[in-house]
Amino acid sequence: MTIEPARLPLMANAIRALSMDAVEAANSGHPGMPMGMADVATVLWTRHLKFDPNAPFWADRDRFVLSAGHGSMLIYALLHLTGYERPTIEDIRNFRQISSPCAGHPENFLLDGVECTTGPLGQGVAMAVGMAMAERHLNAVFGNDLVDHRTWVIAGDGCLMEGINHEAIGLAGHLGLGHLNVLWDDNRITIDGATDLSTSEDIKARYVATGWHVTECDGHDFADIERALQEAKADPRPSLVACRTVIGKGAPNKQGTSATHGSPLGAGEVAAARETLGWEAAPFEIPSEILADWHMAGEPGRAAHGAWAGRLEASDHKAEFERRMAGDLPEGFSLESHIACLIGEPQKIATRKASEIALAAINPALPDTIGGSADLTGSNNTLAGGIGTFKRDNYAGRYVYYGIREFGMAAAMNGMALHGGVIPYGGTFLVFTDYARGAIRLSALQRARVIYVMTHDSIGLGEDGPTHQPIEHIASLRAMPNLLVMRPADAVETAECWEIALQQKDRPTVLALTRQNLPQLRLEAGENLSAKGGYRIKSAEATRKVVILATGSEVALAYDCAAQLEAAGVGVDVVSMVCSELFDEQPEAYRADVLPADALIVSIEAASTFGWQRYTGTGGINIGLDRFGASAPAGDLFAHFGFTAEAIVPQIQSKLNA
Ligand SMILES: Cc1ncc(C[n+]2csc(CCOP(=O)(O)OP(=O)(O)O)c2C)c(N)n1
Ligand SMILES: [Mg+2]
Repeated sequence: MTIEPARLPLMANAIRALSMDAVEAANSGHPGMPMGMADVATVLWTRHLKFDPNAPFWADRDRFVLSAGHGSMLIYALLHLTGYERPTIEDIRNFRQISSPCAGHPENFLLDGVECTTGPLGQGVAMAVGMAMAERHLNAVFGNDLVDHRTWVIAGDGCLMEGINHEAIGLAGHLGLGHLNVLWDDNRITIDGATDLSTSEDIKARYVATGWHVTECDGHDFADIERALQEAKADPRPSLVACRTVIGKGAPNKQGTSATHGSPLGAGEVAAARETLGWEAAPFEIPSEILADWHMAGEPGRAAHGAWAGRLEASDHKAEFERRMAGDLPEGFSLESHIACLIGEPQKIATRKASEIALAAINPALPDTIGGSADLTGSNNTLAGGIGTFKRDNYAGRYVYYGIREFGMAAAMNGMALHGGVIPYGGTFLVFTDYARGAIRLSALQRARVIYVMTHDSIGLGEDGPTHQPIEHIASLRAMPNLLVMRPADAVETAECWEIALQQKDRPTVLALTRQNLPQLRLEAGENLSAKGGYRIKSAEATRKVVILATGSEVALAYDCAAQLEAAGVGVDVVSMVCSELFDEQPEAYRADVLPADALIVSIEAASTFGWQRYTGTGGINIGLDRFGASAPAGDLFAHFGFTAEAIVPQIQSKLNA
């Protein structure tokens, strides 16, 4: 059973009809892109994409990324037409409504078959790079029998214009990711009008310059599209296919203009489009022969899936492969013995160094990790455990030299995490989370297990000065939903944080780590205390009047303050608030015990005080830095900005005496 080439235009028109009708019904959305790329998508999904609508999570499926996420109706139509369980036609009727998984932009957790959340332009392509990296790595580990698939992207002018595109394609070209194919909706239109309003770039030349194979096609000529996709698959380099298309193709009066980009066509134009396309079916009705053709599109994938399942069954790697794709840690995995070693031999080290020694324990025990850094390997201490370099002639390697591409790294890590089978971690300076922020947000939104190793976490980095000293970063990251922000105080907490981060199947973690050495405060073996998010690390000796909350490097300072106050007869608890998100998840009784109503609550963090008031109340004290830092040795900076017991204790005393 094969689909006759003559049927393809009718099948493409089904995408067009569903797209314009759904946008019309919602009275919002983007008909132009799905109508323009309907022909290309039809060739891709009927002749090339390897997928099984009955098994959306089949590990060896091709990954399809709609980077131009505003064209969401394209993927909703494709999933519906090819016979995925959802979206139903009812879901499509309810496009963009609260009850429907057909959200304005595709969201990976709303619909099986949506591999990643797209809409922030450019990130889809960059995530696809990560998916292609994960594919090549798992191929190297498990072999062609289990892992051999492609990553296909549909991207618009916007995706290629965004700065992240430069980072992403540079990485992909360098790594030689030949299983990555980007189909560019080359319609020369964006929201403001024609692309020549804003760009004169030779995009194809730029891709060629970064090591890509580039070809082009008439995006409305089925045979030419087929030829270009064949060419893309045959070439060993990543491919860009410039598909020359007409935005809104089929809407006779509006096609080719930005008017079709992001607004309903209007009843009159929809009627005219039906006429032009020869589409007689009522809204949301697909003629049964066309639906039958579409249902056939998944047949080759279903067969391939069956053959693959047989190979998996026969494979010695079955259990390990399934474990990894399920995202489970190996049976019994923990850092307990590593932590026991730390307790046995306390050391004064930077938490970035503590992270390195944690990684030296993790990486050999957990083959899932793929580490890396945006050109700060020696500073982020991210390379440990003899994991080898991931490169074009060694995809089995597990360490990625991302280059100075923070955003590209973060987006690639999202792609890897979403692909599955690997747990990505990557480093840069905490201050440069700003450069990666768009992707960190998508890690959180997409529920992706990505671990950000962010070192040089305060003025404690010293002489590099205010350009490199994070101030508002920790607070702003804490404001992001579904992201764990951890700032461990010593080597033991750092190991605990790593253990917790690895256990989070559904959320990313930022580890904020110091450049400077910190004393080890945790000297007794026991449970993972950091898992509570905040815990009493030192209890008051005299009657408790004060609770000091601190994080990271300031916990030791809180100890100093507590010692001076205790000497004056004031009892002080010190709480290490290593991860406020986890603390907030604790039962109320636990939180009330840690933050007693009858104590003066003081926060100390060498960063913006923003947010601490919700623990200290307005009657508490917030020690922090609500200004930019300065360039000097770390010790001088802490003294200069008042992070000393001498500066803090009198403030606490005068508050107690007030
Ligand atoms: C990072 C980002 N910036 C801006 C937008 C808003 N936006 C959505 S689509 C679009 C224009 C995209 O043009 P193109 O990719 O050519 O899409 P087409 O109009 O051809 O469908 C813009 C600016 C966005 N979604 N993401
Ligand atoms: Mg465009």
